[in-house]
Amino acid sequence: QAADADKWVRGVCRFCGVGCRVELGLKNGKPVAIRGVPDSRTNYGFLCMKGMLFYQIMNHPERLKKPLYRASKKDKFKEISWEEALDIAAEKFAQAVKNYGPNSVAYYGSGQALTEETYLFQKVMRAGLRTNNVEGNPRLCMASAVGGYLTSFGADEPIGSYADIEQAFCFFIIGSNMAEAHPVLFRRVMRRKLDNPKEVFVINADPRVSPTSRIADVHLQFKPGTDLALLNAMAYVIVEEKLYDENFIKNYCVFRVGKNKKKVSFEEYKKFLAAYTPERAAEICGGNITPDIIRLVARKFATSPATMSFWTMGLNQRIRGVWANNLVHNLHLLTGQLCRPGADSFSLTGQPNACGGVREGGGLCHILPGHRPVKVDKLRHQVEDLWGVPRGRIPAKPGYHTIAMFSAVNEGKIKAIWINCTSPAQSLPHVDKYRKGMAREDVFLVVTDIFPTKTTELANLVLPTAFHFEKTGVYGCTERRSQITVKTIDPPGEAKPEVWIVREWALKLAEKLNDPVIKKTVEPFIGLEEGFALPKAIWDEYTQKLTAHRDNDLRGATYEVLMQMPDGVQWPAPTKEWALKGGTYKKFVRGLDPLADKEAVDEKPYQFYGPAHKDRKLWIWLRPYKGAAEEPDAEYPFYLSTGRIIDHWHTTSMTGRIKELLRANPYAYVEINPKDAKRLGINPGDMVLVETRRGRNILPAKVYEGPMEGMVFVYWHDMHEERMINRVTKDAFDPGSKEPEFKICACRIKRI
Ligand code: MGD
Ligand code: SF4
Repeated sequence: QAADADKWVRGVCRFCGVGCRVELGLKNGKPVAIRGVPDSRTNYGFLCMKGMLFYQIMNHPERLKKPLYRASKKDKFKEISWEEALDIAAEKFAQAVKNYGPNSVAYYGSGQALTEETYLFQKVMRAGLRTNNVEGNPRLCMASAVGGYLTSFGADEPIGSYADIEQAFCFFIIGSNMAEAHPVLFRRVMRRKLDNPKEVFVINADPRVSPTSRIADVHLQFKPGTDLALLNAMAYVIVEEKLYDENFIKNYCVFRVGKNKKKVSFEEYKKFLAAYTPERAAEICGGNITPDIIRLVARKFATSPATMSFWTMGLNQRIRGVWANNLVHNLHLLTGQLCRPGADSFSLTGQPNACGGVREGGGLCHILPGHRPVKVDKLRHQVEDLWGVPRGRIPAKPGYHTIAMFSAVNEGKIKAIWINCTSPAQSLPHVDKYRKGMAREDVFLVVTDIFPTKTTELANLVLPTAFHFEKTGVYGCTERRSQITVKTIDPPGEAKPEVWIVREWALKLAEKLNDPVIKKTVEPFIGLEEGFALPKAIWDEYTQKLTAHRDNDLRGATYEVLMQMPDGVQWPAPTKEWALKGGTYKKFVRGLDPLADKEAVDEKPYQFYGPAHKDRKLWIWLRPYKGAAEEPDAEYPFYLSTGRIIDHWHTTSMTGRIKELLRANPYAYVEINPKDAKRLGINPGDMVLVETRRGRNILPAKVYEGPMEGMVFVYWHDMHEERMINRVTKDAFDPGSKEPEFKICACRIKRI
């Protein structure tokens, strides 16, 4: 098919946070293939199967093509016009605001929406409808990483870049199956290891042996949730054996503890670590963890010429996700494994635009665009001024975080909710509990999607949207890199780009609520053509006004520049000249980061100007070990963990419709350790009942040494009601980041 293409158009992959550069192949104007581009800096031409096949979504016969409406959730949907659809959506939201106040409406978005989309939705919600009930699925994914970066470094998002991989000598991969979840990036790590088998050391820390473990020199296997003890014990060894970097600590770090962030001395930190001797940690961790192996990995981490850590949901989706992030950062701060080439503490992002759109664009209830916390008056007023709306228009209080938002839906406190580019009726933990709220007759549910999903099944109004390459916009991937994809083909039927939908909806809202400020939120965009001019104007407003003088300054990354730069631009990129050089490879380093030079307060080579730390220091946190919200017991003796596999994407609304990917993994199974299987008389392929306090699944058994003894693993992509693992997961969440603990709950299993 690729050979058939008569034209190739550049863009970025639609799926994961790696952000591979792709080219869409067209034949007679129709999408026929996707290929990688060898000179690309992110992926060197490599793509995984998902990335190569998503062109099939564009002409898929099941695409939503017309607005669908039903007054009652018991009725069948009927097709209506856009005019009617937007009128109904505006009427319902306006009624809710009039009758129940601004907090009775909400927006729930996605790390897969374009930045322009998230930005416009949140602007209309906050400044137009006066609510901070703006959330998104990155809460389920990245919130703990955000909390970790802000509390440890004072600034969100990684300091370094993928380019550090080729300069690193030790990789510490913890709580991440990057071989499947970030496959093309993992290829770079693997290449580095295979090219330098003796010089490069790979540590993989995970309760489950995964394809990522294949390249590891050491695989640390521990009971789920005990890694906080492991990380503190590594710090213990580093301190005990004086493997720390005294100058780095003296110049750049402080030690802090507790809710009030009390400053403590190195001596007090040492006393705190005394509880985490390798011997004690080995007892807590179980698995294959021994005092000697802890000592070995701590030494490798500290003494390698450059150490790079990677982690993702294994640390983030935890009730102590922020603390787990802090403890990885601690290791880098103690040893000075930061800011140098190849040395970085690098959180991997799950989704293609969780960083760019949601973390930077203001897509969570507590942050405004440009990394501005809602509750800081000065910053909130800055945003109001930049938008030209009266001060006080954006409420000072953050809105509902995800679990609180869907709990408020359950309680009938939210009367109208708009769900965009995500399917919470499948992806929330303990999902049956929250489906009840979405199904309530008195909750008006609007869903914008490209396909029918289990969430559209609960909706009143389903609006068909344009897909990737059918609209223009920017994705910002894991390494602070913004890349543009320009509209190349028309969406099917009457599907429309979200930016058009929001603008038209806001204009109707303004009329119905008789509120000129709502109109003002979209005024600069009225009349602009939706394929390019409209998203460009939104991007211009966001970058030129909202990111100016912020740490994610993107003023140089205009559409014109992004279209010239095949690999996009890494922020900070305050000027066009800097953006045309590709932007900033490493933050905080003088000479490499223009803001580090501009914000310098002394002669030191590193300048930590992150907005959250006024003292301009990096914080080493005293964070104790704490286990999971639900530990196994006599009744539910197994740990249940969930995660991704390479061929599917999340709820499979997309990859489940691509025949090659569906064929590769048509259904989920429960992975059971052979020792447990033998004990319970379970053979490969047997049907197994997986039961938790919240419900039951029936899944075929896969018996192999992946999960450790006492643990089972299920990939969460299967949406068959009997195998949908989120019907049994737990909705406990981190008190800081509010990210749910998808990675751990207790279950029992039985052959049936
Ligand atoms: P997706 O399948 O990515 O899952 O969960 P979801 O966001 O619910 O949903 C994206 C939706 O967007 C699809 O329905 C797709 O059809 C639609 N779509 C595609 N393109 C467009 C577009 O251009 N516009 C619009 N409007 N829609 C579009 C993800 C969530 O799940 C996340 S981020 C994480 S990290 C969690 N991970 C996780 C886990 O590890 N374990 C378990 N058990 N559950 C999990 N749930 C969480
Ligand atoms: Fe797309 Fe991620 Fe695969 Fe790259 S690794 S092709 S970004 S899904």
